Amino acid sequence: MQLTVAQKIISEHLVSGKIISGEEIIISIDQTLTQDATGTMVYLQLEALGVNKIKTKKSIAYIDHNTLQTGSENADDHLYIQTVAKKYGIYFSKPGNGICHQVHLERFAVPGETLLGSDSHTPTAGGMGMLAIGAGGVDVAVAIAQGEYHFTMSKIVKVNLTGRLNPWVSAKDIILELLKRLTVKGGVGKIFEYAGEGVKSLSIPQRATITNMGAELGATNSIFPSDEITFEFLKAQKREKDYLEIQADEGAIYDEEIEIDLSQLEPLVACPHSPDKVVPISSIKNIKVDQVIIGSCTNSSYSDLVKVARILEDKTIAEHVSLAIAPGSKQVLAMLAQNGTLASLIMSGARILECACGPCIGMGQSPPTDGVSLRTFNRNFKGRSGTLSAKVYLVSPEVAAVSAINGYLSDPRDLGKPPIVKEPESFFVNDNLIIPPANNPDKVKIIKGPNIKPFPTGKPLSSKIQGKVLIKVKDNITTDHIMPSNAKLLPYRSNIPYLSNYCLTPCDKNFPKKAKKNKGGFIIAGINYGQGSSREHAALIPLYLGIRAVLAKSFARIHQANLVNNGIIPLIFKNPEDYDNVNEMDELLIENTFFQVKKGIVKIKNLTKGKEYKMLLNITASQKEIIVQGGLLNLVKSNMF
Ligand code: MIC
Ligand code: SF4
Repeated sequence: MQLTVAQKIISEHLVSGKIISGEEIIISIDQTLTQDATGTMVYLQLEALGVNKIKTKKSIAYIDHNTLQTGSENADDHLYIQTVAKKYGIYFSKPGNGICHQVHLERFAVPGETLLGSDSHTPTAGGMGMLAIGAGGVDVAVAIAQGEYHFTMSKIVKVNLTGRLNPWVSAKDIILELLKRLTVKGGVGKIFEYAGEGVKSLSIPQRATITNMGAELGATNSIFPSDEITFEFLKAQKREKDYLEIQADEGAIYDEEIEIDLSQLEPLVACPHSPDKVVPISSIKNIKVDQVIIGSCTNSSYSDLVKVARILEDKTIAEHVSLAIAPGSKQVLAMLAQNGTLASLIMSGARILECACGPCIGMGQSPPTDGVSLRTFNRNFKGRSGTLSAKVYLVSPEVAAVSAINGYLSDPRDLGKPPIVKEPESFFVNDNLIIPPANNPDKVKIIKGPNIKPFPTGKPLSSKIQGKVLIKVKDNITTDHIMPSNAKLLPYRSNIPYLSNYCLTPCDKNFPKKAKKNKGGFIIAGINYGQGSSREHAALIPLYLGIRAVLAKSFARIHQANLVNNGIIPLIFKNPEDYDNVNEMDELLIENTFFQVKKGIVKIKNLTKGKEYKMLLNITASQKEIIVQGGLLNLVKSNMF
């Protein structure tokens, strides 16, 4: 049978199930990655599982999100992760080594292998032909412990790339084009597999920009074939032994097909406040810009920054612009420093930031009130920058650099010939900030500072659930709404009781109070509830506040899994009009829960309105079992998983 790239990797790793879209499958996981903002929970959960040997080939714990260390909280988290990693057989990438996805691509991603990461942009490694999936923390903890991951097989979409990019048009514009066509919910339940002649003209960092932002489509993952370009990249990283060619078979069957003619694309911009509000730059240029930031796991590679340096060379940024650049990794920064490129960036007026997520997750560099910020990042949700009134536009590094000089959103094509930047034949390799696991794990003491508090676990399903509707929200609510993450809150990722005071506050500042007063209840939501990050806190904290079910028109993939894994029932309105008939403070009742959950159709009585709603529980049989047990950890601990 002719197979696609994704099907080949899945069949090599299939533990059980059929590779048919909609079927529950189990695959073996070769590698895992965590970052510090989700990592503390993953390792607390791993400890709770009581295993003493990890089952993956390689697991890596990165520190990249929360590196400001404005108080002891961050450093305590780092120390906990460093010591727990050393004990459990996990590699530890120290703060300063770079953003997890960039470092992973450079040093660890292997074509043909599987990767599960507690970060939604884990599919970045798909640029190298790796089946890389983002998931919630407990799924990653279980993958580390058991070497397996359960998920619903997605549809496979072939993205056929023809033609070549025109000068000044970049990989960012390819993925922005897809976002324009498909929107932030267009990829839910889908794997995007890139194919066609156009693939050959894209370098590995360019492919990784595209697979990275597949997360913004809501996709399960995105993947490129592994070819001679992959080989050259691995060779330049002194990792040619990791190379494996993987191409889709001629005649392989895809569920859907999309065609993009690269030669027809122009520079694009995602306008505030969603990555899918995409317009051609020609339609909005000349907006005055206050701030430009270049970096994040999407566009912070060596070649991206060399391109930027060539544009900025011998120029000075506009008087009213603040330009910040965060290189993706120590490798990138060291190479820029070694060959003098860094000097061009500094001389132009750029402020060089640490190799970390930084401003992408609101850790500093918040724009001024009502400010316009151009960023090469992947998300521009309202308030994510730390300034609620700011307008954040997502652009390519080329657009960012040219606009920083001009002081307004500029079309780089007006500049004439673009700089031609090739991938280096050899990268500077020095893994001295990657700490290997201990040879004598028994001697390693795990250090838990006072900020590391116990996490809540779900209770087994009860036969009846009754409570009030605590909040009713609209479509496309992000995990940034459910559990905001800014410079003030990120240090408390290991402290659920503290964070619970901020749950859903961007939608209703009284939500935490209401939830506590009513001892929990229900959340009502529109389409694509929980889009965005993989942060499990968006489920753990509602669990802590007593939420037992969310009633929505539809859910984002990772968030739905996180709800289930924490024993919260994700229910979908069978008749979407019922959403309009339920109001805040209505009293709802679910009876006969065991029977209804098993059946997958749940009737909810609205006691206030005297109405009944039919809800769908579109989850797999094992997920239903997780709900019955009150969460994945309970199920795994009972040895039933
Ligand atoms: C993000 O980009 O939103 C994050 C911060 O990287 C999250 C993870 C987190 O919230 O810790 C993600 O993308 O999963
Ligand atoms: Fe970090 Fe931003 Fe990438 Fe998330 S999207 S991993 S915060 S750089």
